[in-house]
Amino acid sequence: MPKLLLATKNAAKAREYSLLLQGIPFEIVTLAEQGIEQVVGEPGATLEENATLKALAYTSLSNLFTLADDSGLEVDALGGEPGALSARYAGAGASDEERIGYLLKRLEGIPWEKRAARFRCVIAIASPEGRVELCQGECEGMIAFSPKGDEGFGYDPIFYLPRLGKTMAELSVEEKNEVSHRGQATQQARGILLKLEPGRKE
Ligand code: ITT
Repeated sequence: MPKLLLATKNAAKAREYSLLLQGIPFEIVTLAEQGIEQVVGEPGATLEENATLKALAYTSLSNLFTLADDSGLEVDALGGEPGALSARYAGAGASDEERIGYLLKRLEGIPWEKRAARFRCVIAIASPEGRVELCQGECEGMIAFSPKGDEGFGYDPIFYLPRLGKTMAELSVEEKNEVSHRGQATQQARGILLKLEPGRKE
């Protein structure tokens, strides 16, 4: 079976993908397993640019088919922020709790009906020949007034899903995968991976 490099340094994200990608005709390997320590920056203004950059950089380091994603939270009341800056919101090196605190402060005084937001995930799949395919998923929700739940990562404790009456951090990883932006994007990614023939040139 050919290998697919799962190019993320985020352990919680990697766990979601290891369940989401079950049954694909690739052996999933991690950056650590391949001995790859380089950190690829995310200098782009969009999730699409950053996902593409990450996937191409890691495929050229590994010479393997590579899946990378860039994901983020878009809050309507903040004009779509933090978006591609989601990981660096509240400054480089800030913790998830600090980012949540910063976002809640920015939303102080904003009433419930104006707290709509969505998670977006763009997946880039790169082949060693340098071809890239993109797919994306979205998940709509509201920004809660305070955090709730211990599962997931990032902004999950303040991302409230009206349909389920819970925050994303109150869902198990399986439940999150069923509704999440990453789950939606991976459904398309599966189709792409099933059609990929290692070594094929266009
Ligand atoms: P890699 O780049 O190594 O994959 P990362 O954590 O930096 O890991 P991103 O660049 O995609 O991942 O940054 C996305 C940030 O957006 C992430 O740190 C979270 O703060 C937030 N985020 C993305 N997906 C999320 C999710 O499913 N739940 C909660 N927050 C999420």
